[in-house]
Amino acid sequence: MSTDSVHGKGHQGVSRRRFITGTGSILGATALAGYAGAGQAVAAPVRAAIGDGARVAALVIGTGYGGSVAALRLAQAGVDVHMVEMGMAWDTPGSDGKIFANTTTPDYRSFWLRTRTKQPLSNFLGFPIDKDVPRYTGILDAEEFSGITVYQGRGVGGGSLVNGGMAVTPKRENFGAILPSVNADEMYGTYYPRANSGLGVNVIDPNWFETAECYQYARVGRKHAGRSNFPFVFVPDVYDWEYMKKEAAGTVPKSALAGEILYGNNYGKKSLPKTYLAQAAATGRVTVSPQHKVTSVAPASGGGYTVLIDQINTNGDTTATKSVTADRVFFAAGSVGTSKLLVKLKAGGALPGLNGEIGKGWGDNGNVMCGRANHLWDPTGPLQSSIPTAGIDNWAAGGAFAEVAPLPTGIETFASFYLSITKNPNRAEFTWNPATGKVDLNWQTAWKQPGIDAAKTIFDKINAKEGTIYRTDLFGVYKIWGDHLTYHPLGGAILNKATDNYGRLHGYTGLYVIDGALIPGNTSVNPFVTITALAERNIEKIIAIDL
Ligand code: FAE
Repeated sequence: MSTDSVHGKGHQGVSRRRFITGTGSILGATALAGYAGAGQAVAAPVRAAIGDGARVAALVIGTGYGGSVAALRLAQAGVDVHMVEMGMAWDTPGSDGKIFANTTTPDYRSFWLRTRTKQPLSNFLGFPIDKDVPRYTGILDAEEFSGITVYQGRGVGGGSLVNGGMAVTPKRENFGAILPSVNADEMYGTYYPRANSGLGVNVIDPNWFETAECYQYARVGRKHAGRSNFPFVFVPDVYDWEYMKKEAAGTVPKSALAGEILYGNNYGKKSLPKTYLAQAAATGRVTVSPQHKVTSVAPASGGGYTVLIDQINTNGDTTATKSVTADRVFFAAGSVGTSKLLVKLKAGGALPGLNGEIGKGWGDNGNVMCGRANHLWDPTGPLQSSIPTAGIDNWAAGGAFAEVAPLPTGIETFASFYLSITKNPNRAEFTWNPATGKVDLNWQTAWKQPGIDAAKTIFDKINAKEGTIYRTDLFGVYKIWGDHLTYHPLGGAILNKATDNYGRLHGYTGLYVIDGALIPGNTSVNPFVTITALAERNIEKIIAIDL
């Protein structure tokens, strides 16, 4: 059994000042305590909601990884940037004193405009666990297309607010298949290190891992992987591991050890508002309008682009419509958000000159989930850190990389749980549906089968070796595979196809794609480090040549 790190050393986080937001909300003492608890200094947010008729040099749609990199680097180059984000600022605590809700007790903050939760694990012991919640512009969007539910973060910070923080650089030998038109030497020499540094990626202390109660589930996962001769690897993360040690010691408020993940993390995770966006705010050149949704981008008569924006309330209703002009527009609304916008704008005539690649090449990063039922002598522990820290790497032999994931229920489940990233070759397309006035995605649930087959190369073998079986109670009744969802949407505006080799949209000078939409459907590991590194590469070129 080999135990090594997928990616190298820990990195320093960037300057930690609070991002300037446009809500004008008062940052309460509890919120301050929240961020300060993780060692973060907090500066008060400044109201900056964009006005109707405004003109901006650069407008960034979305505040996830791609958008945050673009905003920071443009601002450092002296360009004033305005970011437009449909989700909330997430800087104000609720009546419980916390900004974010706990995974085990979803409430109004948890889901984007739903009246009932749609949890990735829908069942436990065969019983449905979803429940009614008030409709609200909550943090996690479970966006439903015909054959797949795509989970995405909503708010200033995008997916960084809800994800597990697993910060994985793909193995170099896999890179050619991930982004074939990109120079790997430059990525591994310059842009992956820059991204890891900007994101504050660090690695768990291996000595602490061996004894920490909250990683018993991962040690059980390692034991089972090892006995079946699968390589077991530690995975870097943006969680502040020193903070987690203090959580375990009981000296600070808990977040990973309180099971926080899907609906936000109140303390220890270095999400984008604590890294790239904090640095962007510190330049003094970046402002953001939360609860604003871009609906159109079209060439303006006097040059630049007219951007139409709906301001929304927490019920999702439009309270104002604004028209602004931008010299340059960066699409960073995520794979789904950017693809939906571009497909609509091409079909509707706002950007008719976009090429025929728009909407194509979308993949699920091969995501499939499963659980295994362990023997009673192999408990995985009632206390499980919500931050995964290890995986089983069978990519080369079987096309699957499986993260050993927690089931932070607070009780002993005797279950091992895994999210696999697999080499699923199926790709879907976004198209405009004139009958519904919406964008469809033609993914079919059956297209998950290659991913299931790849994951089975790991878990069939482990089950045979251990004399164990799959859990059938987590995704329904007698259902083994979580094949209905993805956490990792990628593609829809593929680099060097829908855009040039740096994200410039064909047909329109000054329009760029700079997010996960550029990546052709799979990264072989969790995607956000690659999204960040590619954004770093592209924005450097764009600043040097276009500005
Ligand atoms: P993203 O972060 O999604 O940001 C797009 C932003 O644009 C969002 O804030 C949207 O609200 C906003 N937006 C969309 N449309 C509009 C519009 N029309 N107007 C204004 N704003 C708009 O995009 N990845 C990892 O590498 N490691 C992990 O451990 C991991 N765990 C995950 C766990 C969960 C539950 C989920 C959902 C995802 C996870 N991911 C993980 C995936 C990762 O978060 C995702 O790949 C990135 O967030 C995508 O980055 P983008 O910049 O493409």
